Amino acid sequence: MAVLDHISSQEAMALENKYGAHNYHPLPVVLSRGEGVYVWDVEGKKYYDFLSAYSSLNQGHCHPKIVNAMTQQAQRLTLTSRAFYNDMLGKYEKYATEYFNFDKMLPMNSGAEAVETALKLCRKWAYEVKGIDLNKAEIVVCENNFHGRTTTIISFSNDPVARKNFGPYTDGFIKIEYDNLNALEAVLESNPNIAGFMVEPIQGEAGVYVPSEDYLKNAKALCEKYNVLFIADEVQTGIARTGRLLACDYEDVKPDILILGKALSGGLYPVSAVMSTNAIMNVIQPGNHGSTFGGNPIAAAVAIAALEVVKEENLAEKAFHLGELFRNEMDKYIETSTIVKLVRGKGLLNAIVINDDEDSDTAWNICLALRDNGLLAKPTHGNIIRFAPPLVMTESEILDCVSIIVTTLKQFE
Ligand code: IF1
Repeated sequence: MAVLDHISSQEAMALENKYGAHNYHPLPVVLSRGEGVYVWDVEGKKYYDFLSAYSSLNQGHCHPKIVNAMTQQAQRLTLTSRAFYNDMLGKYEKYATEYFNFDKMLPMNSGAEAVETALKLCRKWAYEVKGIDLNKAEIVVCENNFHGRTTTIISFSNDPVARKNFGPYTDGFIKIEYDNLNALEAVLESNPNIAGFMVEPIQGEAGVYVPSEDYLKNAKALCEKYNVLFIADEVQTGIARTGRLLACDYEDVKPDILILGKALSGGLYPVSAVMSTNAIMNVIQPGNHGSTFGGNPIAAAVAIAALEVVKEENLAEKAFHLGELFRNEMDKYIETSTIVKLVRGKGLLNAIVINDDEDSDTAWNICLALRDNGLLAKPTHGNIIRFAPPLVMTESEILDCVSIIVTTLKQFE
């Protein structure tokens, strides 16, 4: 068999099982094509994509403008490393910093790399600007966070599956309850070595937990009061996903450090970024940090096109209105449902909670049935199913998806 020969779903899954690490438990469907809100499996069956690669495909699969930007650049210059300048990075940095209203950005590739970059930036600022004693900086994070999979990031995770047997763990992190301002104030007023507070504006992997109104605004105010950096991880909630360009925009909160990834590239290429002010970013000097592919010409071309699409197609407004429509329609069903307790979310980042215990396989079986009915989604923890379609969906497509979801859920009543 030549490596690019057509294979069946069964063959594809068998190959991954035999030759690939078993670090995921994918839904048994093998995709071979994507376009807009649709994907097709290798046998040609069509599905609505209701996961968007965990909110990476906000602009839809294979968006022609972004594909074109990528292919044009790929035929001109793909990678220089940062050992030399190139004609794309500065243009991208100007465009993106003005787009999000920051002074400077540090370009990276994966979301976890951007989170690590933000943590290093925050610590260096703490020692060189705030004046915290060397190696004493603490960064506050929230229980049930998800910020990536590096050994430092899982050091402050409380998900045993993500953390177990990966020690020794990195010090310098304090966990507090999410959406609890008293807990945040208590740790800030009692500890002079706090450098930063890193938070997801909505906790995605934890199950799409939307915090209380003004949580972010009040948390930012507390950070200002105690000279602590407010770090927003918008890798999943950013790029119009929640109905505003950034989830922080709902409360007019401007983070000291902003972390972006996923849909920053429209799902075509690993592109992430850390944005901040000159006063903070200028603690980074040559040799302090970097990455071979960080800010490469293809990433620059793709990210510019992906961000242009967000504006040209009004994706934040679309996500806002389609999200309201989705939750309103789901609520009509939930009123009489015997298995769904609630739907929650903002914009097109939503989840339903199944009234079954955490380790039941009901949510998994519902996702298998959704697949059979032409819609792809996946449970997060146990009994929660996340719904995050591309933001380019139309009203009629959303209503069609609600119909598929409700019809499927009724099979489990
Ligand atoms: C997996 C979900 C998980 C993220 C936030 C940083 C990162 C992520 C808020 C790291 C990544 C992905 C990773 C993927 C599944 C998915 C995910 F919440 F989006 F569903 F795991 F929690 N900050 N989230 O959500 O970005 O390094 O992956 O580019 O690891 O299973 P990355």
